[in-house]
Amino acid sequence: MREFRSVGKGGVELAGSGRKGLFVVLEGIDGSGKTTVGKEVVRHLNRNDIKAKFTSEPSNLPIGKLLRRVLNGDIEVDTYTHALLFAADREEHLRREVLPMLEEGNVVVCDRYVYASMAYQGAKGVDMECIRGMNSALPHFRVPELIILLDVDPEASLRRTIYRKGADIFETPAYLSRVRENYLQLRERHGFVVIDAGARFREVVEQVLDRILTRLEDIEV
Ligand code: ATM
Repeated sequence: MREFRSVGKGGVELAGSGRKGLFVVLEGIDGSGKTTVGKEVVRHLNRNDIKAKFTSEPSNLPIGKLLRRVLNGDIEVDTYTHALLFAADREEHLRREVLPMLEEGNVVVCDRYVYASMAYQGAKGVDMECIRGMNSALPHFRVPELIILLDVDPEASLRRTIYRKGADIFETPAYLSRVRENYLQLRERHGFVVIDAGARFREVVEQVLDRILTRLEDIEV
């Protein structure tokens, strides 16, 4: 296991690599609870004097805002263009927000990343290798230190999301099942940690924290 050391004021650095911070990605189909779990995990880390920040994709930057309009059906583009727009938003998000937070030694918990593009746009027929290629070519691309898949049954997740905010263009049980299958297919190659998101909220939060703290446990504070 790679070791981390303290860079002061609760910040962390991957020992020997010069890579500061810890980049943690949460993935899962909509309604898997990533956002609430991620925010709670960050609160817990901060309470324990570990610098941590929550962020999400699509971002709140200009391309992210454009993507929100695509997602709610205001703007129509083809699926390959979806993949390009998500990659463009990712590049901006990495350069302007994620990498600076990591550089300050934060644990950055990011709600969705390239694996969402592979799972979602892949389920619409875009070649997953092509998506992987276009993203790994991004000038500011960084491979996360930890990728956690919050796995949940699509029927259950759909009930949760429609109740919360109404469906967006991607949300049908058949489509979400394909997305989930894609995520599970990516699991081995990308070393996902899979957590059952159907468990109680506290339990899910504790399992995510446990994985993060395990990665950080060699920090000399
Ligand atoms: P959130 O629900 O996590 O905010 O994400 C919005 C949508 O963006 C989500 N749709 N649903 N259901 C998944 C979709 N998405 C992609 O299709 N590709 C991507 O690369 C990303 C980051 C998100």
